[in-house]
Amino acid sequence: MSQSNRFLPYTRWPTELAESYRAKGHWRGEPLTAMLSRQCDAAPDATATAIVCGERSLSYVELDASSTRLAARLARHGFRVGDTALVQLPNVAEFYQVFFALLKVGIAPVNALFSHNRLELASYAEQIRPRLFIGSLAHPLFASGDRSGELLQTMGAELVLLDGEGGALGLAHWLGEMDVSPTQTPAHGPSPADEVAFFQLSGGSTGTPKLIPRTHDDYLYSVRRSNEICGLGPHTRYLCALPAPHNFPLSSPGALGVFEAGGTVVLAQDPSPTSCFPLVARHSVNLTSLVPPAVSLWLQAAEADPSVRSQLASLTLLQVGGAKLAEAVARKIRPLLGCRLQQVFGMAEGLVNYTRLSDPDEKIIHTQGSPMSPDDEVRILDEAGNPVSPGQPGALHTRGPYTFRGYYQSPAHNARVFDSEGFYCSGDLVVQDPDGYLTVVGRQKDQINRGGEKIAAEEVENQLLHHPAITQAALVSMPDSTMGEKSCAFIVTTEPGLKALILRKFLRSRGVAEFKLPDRFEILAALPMTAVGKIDKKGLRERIAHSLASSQADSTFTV
Ligand code: AMP
Ligand code: DBH
Repeated sequence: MSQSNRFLPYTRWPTELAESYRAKGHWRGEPLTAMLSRQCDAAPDATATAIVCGERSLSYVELDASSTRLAARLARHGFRVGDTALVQLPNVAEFYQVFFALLKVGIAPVNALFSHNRLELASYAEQIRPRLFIGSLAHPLFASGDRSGELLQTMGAELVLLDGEGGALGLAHWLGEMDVSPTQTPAHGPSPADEVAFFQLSGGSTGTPKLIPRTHDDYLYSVRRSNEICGLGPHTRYLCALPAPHNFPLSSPGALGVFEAGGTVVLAQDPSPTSCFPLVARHSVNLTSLVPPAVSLWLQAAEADPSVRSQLASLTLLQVGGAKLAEAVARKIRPLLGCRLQQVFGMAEGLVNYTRLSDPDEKIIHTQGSPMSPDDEVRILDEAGNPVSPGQPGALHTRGPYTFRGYYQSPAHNARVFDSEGFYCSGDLVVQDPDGYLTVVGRQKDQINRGGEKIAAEEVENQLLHHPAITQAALVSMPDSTMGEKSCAFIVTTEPGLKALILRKFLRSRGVAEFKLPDRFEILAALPMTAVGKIDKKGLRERIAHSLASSQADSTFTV
């Protein structure tokens, strides 16, 4: 097989645009791993701490060397450019060691979230057919270390490495010291910079979670540009409290931004004040990123105990994104937490908007920022596909130097979400102000944004329909004061006594992730239909919002 045949297929940018991105210096033909070599070459800073994980800390040299050892072992095992891996790790240093190791070999990973369950993992595996699976004993699915279970069998990976396990198939061994120099079995990657480096996850709106191919060129550009806007440098001490693989804490500017800048990433297990405040104080954290529900928890903690302010004294900038931040919450950040706010409206598919550090407070509080690149192209269109009048809401369409051109192996879906000029329709309804700043005002896509965690309605509906007593199902969002939105499943059933508890148990047994389980169930005799015969989700959303507002909801089947 020729070398070029080994590269993973993906939808490329048209040559002319690609050339212009190169000519402008956005795409530099550099792999993502270059950020490590740069730090290691920049002696004496190479001994600077790259990662703090619990009581462990890793210097840049150690991060680079350990990922090279894993890469060398994988290469010796026959792994090479164009292979794929499925990885599921919590917020631990190994996540980054593995990420860089795989890039060094040219293995493109899908980094599943730790909250993902059997269904997501099986679906990702089916799409990429991984040769390698790296998981953790800390996850209930793999806690036993047993490799003969159905999930791992159907995944079909040749090699399964588990973090937390001792012995030859434990991840620690593969990252550990070697008898011979790793350079004796060099990995032949990374893949060329304009090929797929890894797959990012889409929040999705369809039955199957979609994968987003990201190249070294486009992702590294998004990280570098984010660093410029957010002012990262060797002084940056970033708390990674959101799930490490998520696009926000990975690249906006996230951990990769920190590595590119030579700063330090401090890992938190979760974004709760109890986990985070002591870490901020102990490690002099000056930057972090949160989703809105976590911000509310931080504010509550600070309100309840003003001494908390001193724990957060080093924090200068709090980035908030993933879901809409309520204005009232935004206003409290500076007085209660003592740091500046930056709103971030991004997507794993590409486009990221930031409010700028120099923006006036009103802009920072009212908008979700403006596109980070001068070469981001944004169009806001009405239902007929025409540009809206200035200041009017419309559907966000975008293309640019780091916005993908197609989901992996999904031609039918791509035909729906890309227009003929390659603009991606994100499904968000936005308003643009005269300065180009966007405010998110709604959503077209059939998705629930549960405090930044995205739930594709169709995926959960399909699972509900597997229940023998459910004949129809529709999942919609309902307003929630902390999460912004929660999910409500309207069902039609042949078994009137069906309990929410049983249904959740059923969904869990089918491998549905915990955050996707409906927060509430409502039984109806029939689902309302629109004039064209579709389920009237707008009507259902209004119905649940109304009954919540008038507190009549208790009279129906709810939990
Ligand atoms: P994902 O597809 O999981 O990467 O999620 C991206 C989506 O999250 C966007 O298309 C928006 O719907 C939503 N989102 C991200 N950041 C914000 C924000 N700051 N405000 C409102 N919605 C957001
Ligand atoms: O929600 C997101 O996907 C998101 C939010 C902020 C994102 O991908 C990003 C920044 O890069």
